[in-house]
Amino acid sequence: MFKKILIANRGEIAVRVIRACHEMGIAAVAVYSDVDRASLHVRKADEAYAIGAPAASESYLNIQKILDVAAKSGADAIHPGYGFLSENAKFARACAEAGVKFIGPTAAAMDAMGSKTRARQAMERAGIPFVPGTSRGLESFEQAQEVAGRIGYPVMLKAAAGGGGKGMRLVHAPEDLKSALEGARSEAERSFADSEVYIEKAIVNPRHIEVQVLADEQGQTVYLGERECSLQRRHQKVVEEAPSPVVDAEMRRRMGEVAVRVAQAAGYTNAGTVEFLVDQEKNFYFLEMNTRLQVEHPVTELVTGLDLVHLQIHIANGEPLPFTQEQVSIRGHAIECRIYAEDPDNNYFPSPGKITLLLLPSGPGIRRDSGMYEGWTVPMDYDPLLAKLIGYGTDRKQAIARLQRALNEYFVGGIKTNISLFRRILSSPEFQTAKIDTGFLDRLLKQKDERTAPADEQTTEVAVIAAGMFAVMGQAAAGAGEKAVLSDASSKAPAASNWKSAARREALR
Ligand code: MV4
Repeated sequence: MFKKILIANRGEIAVRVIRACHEMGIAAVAVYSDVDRASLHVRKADEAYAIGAPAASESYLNIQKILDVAAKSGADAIHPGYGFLSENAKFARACAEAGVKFIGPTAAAMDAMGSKTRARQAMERAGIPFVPGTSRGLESFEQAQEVAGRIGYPVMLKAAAGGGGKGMRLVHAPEDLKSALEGARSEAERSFADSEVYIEKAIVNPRHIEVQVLADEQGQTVYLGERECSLQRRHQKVVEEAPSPVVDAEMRRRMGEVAVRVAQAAGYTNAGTVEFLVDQEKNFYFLEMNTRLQVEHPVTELVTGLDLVHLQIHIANGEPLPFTQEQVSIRGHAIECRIYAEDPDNNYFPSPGKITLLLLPSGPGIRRDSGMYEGWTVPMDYDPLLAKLIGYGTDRKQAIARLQRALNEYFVGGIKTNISLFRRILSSPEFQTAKIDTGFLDRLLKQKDERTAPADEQTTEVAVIAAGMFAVMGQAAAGAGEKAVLSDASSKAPAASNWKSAARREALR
């Protein structure tokens, strides 16, 4: 087994991987940029090395600097986490050349999935169902016109190098095709330095459901059920759950078997995710494969009882999967909330700053994967994901109830977070009855925010009682926390009245 693993990442995922290393008796090496010297992953690792300026290109994306640290520290493997270099085939190749095991798929498997058109060609050969359209880049406007006419409007134009909705255009009518094609091309060129664009039939109000797969280096591939990821905003996932409320055992088996064939067609090893679009008739279509451990992997861990990071490390170490497909079972329900440092009152804009007070939820059925601590300053240089709060229950209803309870225990002072958004989502009738397609969140956010609506009688009463308690407890009970609450209150009034208004604001969130 590896003696020492370098984690080429930061934040909650670096902490997650360090924990797995320590459970397995493996030393963990952290790397950090100049603004991450005091980050949690640095504190939890056994060794830590500075790798340069905050800009990711100077640090977490710098292949040479990371390989230098691997050599200097004597690490025999590298875990890339997600984002940064995790899906970079050049990095995987450089690791192999440096004699350090990359914990993930081979560079060749990443290359096969990196281009969407190349992936569609591979799936075509393997007989995998994918959305009707072209498997090669469009060569002319006339060709786009011809294909769109054949598959029927609405159509979707997508960048071959794309992801995250960049270079994507929905086209409803033939007269809009020309300008959409030009727009998609120039955006693809600007974002990826690759103007290749292909065309697909558009699925209206799809669900986004993905299947977790694991493949060992002996050729065994299994699926670990699905995750429902339809709750997104601007192509950013917000809530994920497992299992999907719309997938039954039969559909799970069919999707799982297709996912395994996708992985095998790419010569895939280690942990990966096969994404599907699901239409209103529950037909599913291959969309793309993510060649990394994903942010939302904990919901799969909770319903399968497996530790995906342990398994990734064992697979990278050349061991066969320790179980068969028949031994995998799904039990209970798990839901994940992505806690971001962003301001709900300012269009969910990133909100970096110092965390002055942190009250943490726990208790039955709650898992928290976090990269923050009280006193830490959230840098503005990276993705503002702070933590993931995951609720588990024997069924969906219990998972929701536990998460709602935990969200009410959670308090992050000094910065703005999106915690209040999850209280709204989890209490909405549509979410509770699982009517969640990819348009749900935009519809919810268009509704009037209840914080600006007049409070009902009960809420007012709670606010008055809380204000009274804070006023009576006053300075003594407040301690260091006082600054936390005051720091975002603009009023210069005496402390007690600030406490009252803070309490009122809290109760009305
Ligand atoms: C689609 C689609 C409808 N039809 N493709 C968005 C991100 C990118 N990875 C794929 N995306 C979509 N592709 C066809 N043929 C709708 C989306 C889409 C979407 C998909 C999943 C979750 C949220 C979404 C939000 C908008 C659009």
